[in-house]
Amino acid sequence: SKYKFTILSYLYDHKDQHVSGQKIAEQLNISRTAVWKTIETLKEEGFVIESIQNKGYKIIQFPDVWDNNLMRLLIGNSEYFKSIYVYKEVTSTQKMAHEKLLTNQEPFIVISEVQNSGRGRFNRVWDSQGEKGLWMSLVFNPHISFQKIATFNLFISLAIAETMRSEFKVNAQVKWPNDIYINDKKVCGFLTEINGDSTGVHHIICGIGINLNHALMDFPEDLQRKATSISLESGHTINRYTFFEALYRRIELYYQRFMTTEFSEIKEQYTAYSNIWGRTLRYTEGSKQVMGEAIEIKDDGRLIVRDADGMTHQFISADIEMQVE
Ligand code: BTX
Repeated sequence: SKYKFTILSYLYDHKDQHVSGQKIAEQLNISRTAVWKTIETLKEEGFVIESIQNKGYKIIQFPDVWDNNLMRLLIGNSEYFKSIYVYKEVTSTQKMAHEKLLTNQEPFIVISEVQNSGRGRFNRVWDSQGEKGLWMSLVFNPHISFQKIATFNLFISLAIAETMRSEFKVNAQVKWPNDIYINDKKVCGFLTEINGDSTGVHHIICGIGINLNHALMDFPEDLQRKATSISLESGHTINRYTFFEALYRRIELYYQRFMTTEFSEIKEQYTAYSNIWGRTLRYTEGSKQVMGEAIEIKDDGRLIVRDADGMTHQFISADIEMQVE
């Protein structure tokens, strides 16, 4: 229906009240039949829309699929992101984001229901088969130095962990430099890539994967011991739109902080949210491997680790194994 977006926006703008078909028809200058038909279409697509006689329509629940129209509405309130690309299935939102960047240099988001070739760091596989998660890539366009980018992940980690803690009541912890864990299991991983030249960074492409409504059986067998979801940890099914909206707002806030302050401003909170202190873990960076205990994160984002002999080592972006056998 050609009125889908307009009617959905109208209902969305009035989501706290009922609005009559008559009123919608008048306001949008379309026939009452067209209003009724469009609302039927929305219902078929999974929107739960209440209709009460003499009061009218009200959206009660969003469908559990990423809807292009709805996403455009949510992003419409964004001060930062200019557009969003919504897919049912892609190889990888990260790959799509790189492609879109060739023709669109304004900040945008790519999101997909399923990725059939989601990837992690060092081309590892990121499992994102089921329609249960949040798989998206965010594109930012700052003009900053290469040096500054080193702390970007630390700001984004806090945005994600804080969203989980404050809105979904789970004990999310940050695992330096780019994972979020709950009860020592990975709930989210993200990776940051950049486009730039000799003058500095032009674009940041940040791919974020979050397990939201997975049951244990939704993970491949080898992940079942290591991975978890917000739903498993909180005991509730997560409304993915609620999560998405809460998250992107906090990310905008933390991005703003990243641009205007230093890591030292959030270091205390980051340290308090971190799950690596007081335990001996295995740190790997390139060919370097150290068993030791993390002792500090420096203002520039480096991690300092002390080994059993008392020697200290510093890392820029090590892999840390949480379950050392
Ligand atoms: P990473 O390399 O730190 O983590 C990858 C490792 O995490 C895997 O080797 C596996 O052990 C484990 N893993 C894989 N899938 C999951 C999962 N669903 N939950 C928990 N653990 C898992 C972290 O890389 C960065 C991941 C970024 C993913 C996003 S999704 C949107 C965007 N598109 C894309 O292709 N990648 C990013």
